[in-house]
Amino acid sequence: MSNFNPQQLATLAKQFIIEGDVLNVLPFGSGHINDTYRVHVRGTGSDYLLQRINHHVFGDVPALMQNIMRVTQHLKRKYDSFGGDNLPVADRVLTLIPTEAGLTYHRDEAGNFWRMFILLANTRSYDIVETPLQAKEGGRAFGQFQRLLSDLDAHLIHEVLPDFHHIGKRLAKLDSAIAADRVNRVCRVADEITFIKRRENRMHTLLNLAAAGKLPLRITHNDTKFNNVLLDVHDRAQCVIDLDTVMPGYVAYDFGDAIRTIINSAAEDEADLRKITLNIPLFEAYTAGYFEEADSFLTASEVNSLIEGILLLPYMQAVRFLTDFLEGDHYYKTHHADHNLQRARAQLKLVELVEAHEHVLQDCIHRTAGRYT
Ligand code: GN1
Ligand code: MG
Repeated sequence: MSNFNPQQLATLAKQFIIEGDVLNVLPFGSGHINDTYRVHVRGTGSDYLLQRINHHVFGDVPALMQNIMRVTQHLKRKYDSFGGDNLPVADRVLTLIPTEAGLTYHRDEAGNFWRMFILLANTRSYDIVETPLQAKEGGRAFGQFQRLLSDLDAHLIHEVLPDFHHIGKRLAKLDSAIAADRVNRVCRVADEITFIKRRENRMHTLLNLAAAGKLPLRITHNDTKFNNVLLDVHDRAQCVIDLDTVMPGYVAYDFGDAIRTIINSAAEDEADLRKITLNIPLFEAYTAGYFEEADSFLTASEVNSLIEGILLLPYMQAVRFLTDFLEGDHYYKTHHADHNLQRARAQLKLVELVEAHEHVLQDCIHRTAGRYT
């Protein structure tokens, strides 16, 4: 996290139209890209989240913020039209706070971009899922998110990170990093590279299906880590957060990225690979929750594609972590030496386990889908 002193942070917070006096501004959350702070205020009902957007990753911040406005406004209209739901819309959808200048972001003198959301009180997010109820609610949340956005015109959403989940391009980038070997680390990762190379063909399945016109392009979240769902005090899904990567995509990407965190009994970056095991009941619960919401719009070929997402997403994360490791750790925040390598190894272990259980997972998907036919 970059160094901003309390005074600077308080001054930044005051660029936005907030109610109450700023008490303090403290680091918050565990994102790998942006810097997030909690703004504690006195004299109002809610605190706020202040975020510095990583503009090295998100090169077009105005387009990014326009996406977030469009998505949140669409979701709000949808929840409004439901009626009968006793949770206020403002608790279900993120609310951006405008700046005093009437913009969705503030640019400071050093060129950093800042934005602010209302912090949703009495909610929790989990890095590791603990119960089937949590997993099921996660599935409902992301399924509902896709469903409610299924009638938003995809042309209105900018592709802020082009080819974000294009495995061909990700592998090409890894190849360049290997060839350049800028920080002399390639010699340490021969096994990982072999593991990745051996699986390249299979990992192109989704792209091939898409190229053959078999997968509809939808608006997807593209960062469906379980900690991007806020649950209420009863562990019911309340709000999907982290909307930076909402872009056109395939549902299998979102499904696979969620399962990557839900099925794993250990952390994304677990150093002890023996601790990484699959929790199948949590997978079943997520799948059940997801289909409750998504069954109404999924095509048969999309249902068949979900298993490919489960295999691809941990693999793609490993490719990305390994690439960053070989390039000298400039993309993801790292907390210690070799952190990206440790993350890549943990994700590759997950790939191995998912491969070994592919049929069990596929059966579960089909059984769940079968309940709706
Ligand atoms: C990054 O910043 P965060 O933690 O929400 C990354 C995702 C990865 C994730 C892995 C813009 O998300 O794609 O899945 O790390 N975001 C970007 O934990 O690259
Ligand atoms: Mg994110």
